[in-house]
Amino acid sequence: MKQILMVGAGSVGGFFGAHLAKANPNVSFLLRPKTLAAVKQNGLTIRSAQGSFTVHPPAASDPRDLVKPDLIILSVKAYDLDEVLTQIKPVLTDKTVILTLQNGVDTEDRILARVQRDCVVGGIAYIYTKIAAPGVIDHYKKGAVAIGELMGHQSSRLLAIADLFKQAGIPCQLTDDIRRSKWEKMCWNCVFNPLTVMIDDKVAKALDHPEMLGVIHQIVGEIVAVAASAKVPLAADMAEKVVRWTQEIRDIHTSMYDDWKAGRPTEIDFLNGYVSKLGRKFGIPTPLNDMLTAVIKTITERERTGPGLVRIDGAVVQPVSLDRAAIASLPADHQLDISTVMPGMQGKGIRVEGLLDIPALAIGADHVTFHALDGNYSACLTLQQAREYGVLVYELNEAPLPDAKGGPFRLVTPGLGDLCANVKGVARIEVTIGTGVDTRPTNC
Ligand SMILES: Nc1nc2c(c(=O)[nH]1)N[C@H]1C(S)=C(S)[C@@H](COP(=O)(O)O)O[C@H]1N2
Ligand SMILES: [Mo]
Repeated sequence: MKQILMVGAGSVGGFFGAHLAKANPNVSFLLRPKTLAAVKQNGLTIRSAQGSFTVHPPAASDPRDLVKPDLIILSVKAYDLDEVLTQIKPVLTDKTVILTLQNGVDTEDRILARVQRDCVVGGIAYIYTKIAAPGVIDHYKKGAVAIGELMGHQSSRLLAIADLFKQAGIPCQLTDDIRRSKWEKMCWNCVFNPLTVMIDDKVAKALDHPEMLGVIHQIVGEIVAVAASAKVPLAADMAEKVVRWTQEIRDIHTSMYDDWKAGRPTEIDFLNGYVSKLGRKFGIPTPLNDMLTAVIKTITERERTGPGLVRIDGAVVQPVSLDRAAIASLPADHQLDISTVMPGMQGKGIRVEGLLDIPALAIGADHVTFHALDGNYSACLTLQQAREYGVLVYELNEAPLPDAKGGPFRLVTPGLGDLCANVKGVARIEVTIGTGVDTRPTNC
């Protein structure tokens, strides 16, 4: 096992990869272009109270530009696994071994389903690090791995991998039940990852309130039940174990917290979301994991924008976004049958008055600008004109108003006497104090 390819140099891969590369010239990195540029220029740096160092390993964004690996170590986010497997496919031989240090208990099976060969060694990273900048990893806690064959035996490839870590000074534990070890770490992750995001604080905060203890027990209890159905028996005192492990890392956040703060997607679908999914499959109720999944998505997923949504913002206390269903459920007295203003057409509109009732308007708001999705066309009306004449057409023949007809939301202003105010593809309704941008032609 001579040539090693590290896939990803994030908080986990960066740390372990740099340590492996320090002692071994045959360690190269497959990186995204942004990280690649940084590593090519400045190397890969680990900053740690235990000693900082920089390595300059071979790196590329295409694995074909590197020496063919005997061992590939995956440390990318669980949601990037499929993309990465496609990327490394050209360099896989029938001997390549893949070690995964990724979160989630189904990673090994996902790899096997794609590669269809006994190529996987399971792994777990025990580490707390953060990406400070591309190619710069700050190390805070731990830094060990546990690895194991899925069948539990001590294969020569397993021992060879353990040697690589040991030569690099990384504690490497061999486990004869890697699936169980992964579920145990899953229990910890499923408790503290979402809770640190919800409370916007470190793990100790979630741990210390006496009423949290019962909640932690319930979260873990659901996971233990699901794991048992997946034929992975966990200890009866699993929740106590999770609490005990946390005492020595009280001051940390979690990777989900860091992903959230850095604006990255979280791994929630592979943690609590996966527990919920398996629970549904086995008929095991997982109400707390369902709730944690939904709340984390609500907190961390960016507000939807783009076609299908209209946003009211500007001089309002809080911006709001509405889709067709939300508009259709606004009070009936603001709804309009568009055949009354567009003879022969069957459809629905909402009076702008009804839309402007939703957000609290800022004091002094007196104009409203209707912006098209392309950002190029807009019409600014006085607040009074908008309330009096404005109708947003949102449905034609019981379907969304088609793009060809100026959908999904089109402003019409029957009675205003200005066809140019028929803004097609309205994406944003901006309330302003004073006039807003108006691109209506003057000569129409
Ligand atoms: N998004 C967008 N909406 C728009 C325009 C435009 O260029 N972009 N032109 C306006 C003008 S000047 C007129 S007269 C009407 C024309 O609408 P029609 O193409 O349905 O006849 O749309 C108005 N709405
Ligand atoms: Mo126009």
